[in-house]
Amino acid sequence: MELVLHSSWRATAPYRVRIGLNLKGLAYEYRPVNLLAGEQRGEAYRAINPQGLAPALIVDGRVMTQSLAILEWLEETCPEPAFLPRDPADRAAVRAMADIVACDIHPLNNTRVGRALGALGVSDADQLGWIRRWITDGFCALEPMIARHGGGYCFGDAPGLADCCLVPQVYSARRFGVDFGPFPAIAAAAERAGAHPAFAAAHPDRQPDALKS
Ligand SMILES: N[C@@H](CCC(=O)N[C@@H](CS)C(=O)NCC(=O)O)C(=O)O
Repeated sequence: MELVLHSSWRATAPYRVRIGLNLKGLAYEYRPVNLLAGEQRGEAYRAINPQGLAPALIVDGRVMTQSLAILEWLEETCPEPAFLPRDPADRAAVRAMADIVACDIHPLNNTRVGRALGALGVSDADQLGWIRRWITDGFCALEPMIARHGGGYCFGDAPGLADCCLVPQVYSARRFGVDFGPFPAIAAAAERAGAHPAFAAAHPDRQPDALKS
């Protein structure tokens, strides 16, 4: 299977997919998309992903988009090691944690949202407050869920779908100066997962397009 990942080093949605591919032990070619330069909105990239967002994964010439859809595809085609527990209610709990990040935090803080806020005259300081607010709001819901279900990772003692989403979101939260005081379970789960080789290799600093300065 030939895999090509269109990714951007610091962007959290492609970071989720890098973790997932690494957890499943799948090698892939990395193709950088320069989000700051607007490459995602250019004709060439839109021919790959008409939504103009990263990631896109090309699997033997077939394009896949949306990080959670890609992670679910990975789970279906490479079931081991599993991203999801066996029990359907447990699976729903893991998906709920992933969705808090992917559906309720990230879309409010995406680059294009920042651009839109800026165009409406919202200052950089207020945009930072906006980002922190929505990350904190989502983390307030995630904290008790991880405290309840976690056993080192978000759910139990093995990394899964929720960790693929949490670790990039925690990276972003730290970048934007979110206060982790109220979130000890989130911080501990992200630290534990971050030390796992699959997560470490997916870290933004280790990507070929990482800015070194
Ligand atoms: N729901 C999508 C979100 C994709 C997304 O928003 N990607 C961001 C990077 S994390 C992006 O390409 N942003 C570029 C922009 O907003 O212009 C997914 O999970 O794949």
